[in-house]
Amino acid sequence: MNDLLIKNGNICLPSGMVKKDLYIRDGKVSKIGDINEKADEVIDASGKLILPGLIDGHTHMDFPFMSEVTADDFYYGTMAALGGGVTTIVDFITPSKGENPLDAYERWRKKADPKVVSDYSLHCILRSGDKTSLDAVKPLIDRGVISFKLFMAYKNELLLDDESLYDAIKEIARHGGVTAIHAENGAIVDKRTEELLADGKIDPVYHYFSRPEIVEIEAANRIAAIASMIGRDVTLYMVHTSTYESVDIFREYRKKGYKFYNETTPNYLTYDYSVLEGEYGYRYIMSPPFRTQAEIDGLWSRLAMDEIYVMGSDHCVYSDEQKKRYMDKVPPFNEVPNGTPGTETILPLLFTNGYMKGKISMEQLVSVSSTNPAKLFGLKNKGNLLPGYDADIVIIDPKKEFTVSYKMLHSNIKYSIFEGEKLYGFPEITILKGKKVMENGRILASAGSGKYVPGEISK
Ligand code: DUC
Ligand code: ZN
Ligand code: ZN
Ligand code: ZN
Repeated sequence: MNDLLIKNGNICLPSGMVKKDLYIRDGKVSKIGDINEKADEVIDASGKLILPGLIDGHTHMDFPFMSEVTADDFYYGTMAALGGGVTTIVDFITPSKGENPLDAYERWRKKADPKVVSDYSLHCILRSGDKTSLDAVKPLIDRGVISFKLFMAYKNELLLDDESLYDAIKEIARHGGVTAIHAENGAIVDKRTEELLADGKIDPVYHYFSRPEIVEIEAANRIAAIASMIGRDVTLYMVHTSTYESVDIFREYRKKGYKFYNETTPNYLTYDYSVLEGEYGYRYIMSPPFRTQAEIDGLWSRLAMDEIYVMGSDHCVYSDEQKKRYMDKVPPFNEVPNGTPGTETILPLLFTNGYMKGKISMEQLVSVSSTNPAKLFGLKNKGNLLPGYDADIVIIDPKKEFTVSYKMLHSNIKYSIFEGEKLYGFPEITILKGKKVMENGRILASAGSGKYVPGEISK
């Protein structure tokens, strides 16, 4: 026997919250009801909330980018995930220049498998629309990599031109995959960066002015138009959407039958770009950048209207030293590696600033952070607590307040961008396939105990 019984908790199901017991057998949810059977372990969850483990559909562990490799590898990064109640991450295979994406897949599995403490799945970045990249789409799908990220920014690094975008989207759709898109007009970002630097405007806040809202909105419009020409078989997923206008563009296409979806990150729902002006402004440099209060309000309202499908963190962590390029002072904004931590704070930020303030319901919180990414990325046994699903579970004490400090978080850095925030909703216990893997901040799982979960395309 390998049974766990969670008694008296408030269980968040797709149909709403129920106060019931949850019985887990061999890693799966077995029953929900008033249960008096014996179990190997019983957890009393009176007064607690029980959610499906979060699925963070957007992380970059051990990620080579802007001449640095992120400080969180798959060990630190998945510890951070479990600390935040994320039981599955979906990370990005990032082929190096000229590398066959199939070789990069093998490399990513070798990096991740021995280190992960949560489960994980993979997307693949396609950095070219050439034959090698396109020919890799089908074999990658056969290996469970069913989503592919294309970039409209970062010239000479990741950017694809419109022709390559068209070819790649078409090939991905032909095999039933998902196109994830980084929508920013890279050419204009480069132009504006040159202009700002020429004027001596080098401080972190100019990162925002180098890539204003319209840079994203233009790219969202363009990619939606290009994808729509290919047809309604395309599944298009705009990652890290930072403007409500981009959500509205996709919604209009959805109304016409297109499968276009938006992801946003809790970061964009929390701070405006004034964070770039503080002493530690460089820590907040990510792309797209933090926006204005109007965008924050607009994104919350679209979440409340179920127009944002997924909450991913874009967890992409650099140490202070890396952010400063190992100098005593902050380098010009365009030299600071882009990326911020996030996977460990998705749940508390959504819980405190969304649910507790009445902006979103608990069902909406669970949908965007677990059920919807499971559906989109083909993680068939995850994202739900109904019988038969993996027993990936988060237990939170809704009354317990935490003051955020990097010391309580698990990333391999000595700061948090949310330092000092008072938040509710950090998990007390995280359970992965029926096993306690985190309790009161302590990780109980060992490196390599997480598993690769292949995505499956729905027929
Ligand atoms: N944006 C970031 O901030 N980091 C990683 C890549 C990206 O698109
Ligand atoms: Zn093909
Ligand atoms: Zn991106
Ligand atoms: Zn990203």
